[in-house]
Amino acid sequence: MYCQQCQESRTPACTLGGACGKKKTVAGAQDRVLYSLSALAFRAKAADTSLEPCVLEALFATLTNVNFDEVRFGEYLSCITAHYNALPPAAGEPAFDAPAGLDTLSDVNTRSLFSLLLFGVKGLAAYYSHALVLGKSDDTVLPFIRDALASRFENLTIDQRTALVLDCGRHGVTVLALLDAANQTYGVPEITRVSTSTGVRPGILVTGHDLKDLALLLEATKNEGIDIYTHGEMLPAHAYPAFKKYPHLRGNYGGSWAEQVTDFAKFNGPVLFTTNCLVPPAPAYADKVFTTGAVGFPNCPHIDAGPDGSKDFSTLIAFARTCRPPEELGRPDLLTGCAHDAVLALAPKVIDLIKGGKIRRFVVMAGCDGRDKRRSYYTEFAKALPRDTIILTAGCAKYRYNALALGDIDGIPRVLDAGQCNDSYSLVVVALALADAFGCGVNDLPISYNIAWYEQKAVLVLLALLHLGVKNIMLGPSLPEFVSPDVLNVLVTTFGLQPSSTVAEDLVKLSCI
Ligand code: FSO
Ligand code: SF4
Repeated sequence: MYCQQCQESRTPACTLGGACGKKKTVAGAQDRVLYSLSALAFRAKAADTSLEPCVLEALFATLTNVNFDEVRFGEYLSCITAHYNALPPAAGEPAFDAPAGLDTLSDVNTRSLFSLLLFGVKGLAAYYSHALVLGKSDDTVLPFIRDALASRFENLTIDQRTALVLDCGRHGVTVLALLDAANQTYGVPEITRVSTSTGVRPGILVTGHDLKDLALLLEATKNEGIDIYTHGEMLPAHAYPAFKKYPHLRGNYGGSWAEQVTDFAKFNGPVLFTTNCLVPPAPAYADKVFTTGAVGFPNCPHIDAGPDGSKDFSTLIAFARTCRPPEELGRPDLLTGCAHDAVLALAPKVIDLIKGGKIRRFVVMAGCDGRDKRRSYYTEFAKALPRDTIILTAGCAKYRYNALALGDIDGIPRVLDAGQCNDSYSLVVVALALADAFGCGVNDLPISYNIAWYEQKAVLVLLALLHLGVKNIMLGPSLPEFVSPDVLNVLVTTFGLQPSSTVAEDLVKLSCI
């Protein structure tokens, strides 16, 4: 085992089991799947044929906190092997059953650049999967994923590998835009105040990022005498008009994924995981965790999609009916839905406030939350920001400050939550529109970037931001273990990437005070 893909990686890697709870055997099964996917991609590239969309789920399942079920990785491997065997051998291809860990890439910069590419591709596969289930596709994505995976076995220069990484950012922008459009299946998000109080009926808690799963569950539960609550990254669903039509979509329960162990114990009802981040369930609620899509955990019931995409939630619903209602957590209501359309509708007012000096700076604090104690930095940073600054956020990072009473500037809330981590794209749309309005470049705007990362979707979002030309991004709470000193040097000199340090220092570095 040699895993360093997330922010919780040990130094230099998790080798005896993951801080995330991933066992060595599961890590081995994931490595085998990833290696075999690259071998398949190498053959497919030589045969000038495409990869099947089913590879997306296999990639998605290897993201941090998605799937801990070795059996499922065995199934993915069988499928990949069948596709591999159906293709003619390629000249110079690797052995299919060679050691599979990324530590077999002995050159440190090759390993670092391939890791950066692979992790970006995992994020790409995850977001593209969401777009596909909502009927949006793009012909360039699977060919890029094929070539990126095949590059593991190609004799490329450092410059060629760097170019592939940057190209991943370009495809990231394509897929984020695609998903943005796909999510509008449920209407255009509206700025929405979300209740966090609980009702007297039993509930089902839905977490993860898959809006279609939520849509299917809302429809299946509309006359069942139970309420649906969102958790973590599902909070922004409340902003979509199509979901507002369901009165039993009661509110949001709890905080980010990192708080699930305490939140779920008090929820009393079952929890449906549609994507990451799944923490190995604690005994207090282990019998209440259901998974779907790419998510899996041994002994937790898994709800598969039928051939037409439908899902049978009857077991989950029947179980929910036997549960007590959720305990009240006593948290303030939350604001979400500040995506590009809603914010751009406010643009004339925002522009006036900027010109009048009432809004001095925006700080993009998008990204992930996590269990690292250093993440209290983001709460302190938000509190320390002067009152003439506005936080633009997306992703679960927001739970570090979205319940603070940070107020507003002439009616514009000081925390504008665009939605899920993929909605970071929305923040760029807003930034580009502001740049247009002021006739300047995106880096000339009064916007700073203080991004929190955790897993591989954040890697993809970061590569997408770099592709869009955003410079001087600050990254924390620690830099990735998989970035070698030479690769870091390229990111620093070319893009001005900088690590976060202390609140006091970073407020100055990011021109916030
Ligand atoms: Fe968070 Fe987890 Fe959305 Fe990630 S729930 S950490 S970047 O999976 O995807 O923001
Ligand atoms: Fe370690 Fe993160 Fe890999 Fe889990 S996903 S094994 S915590 S690096």
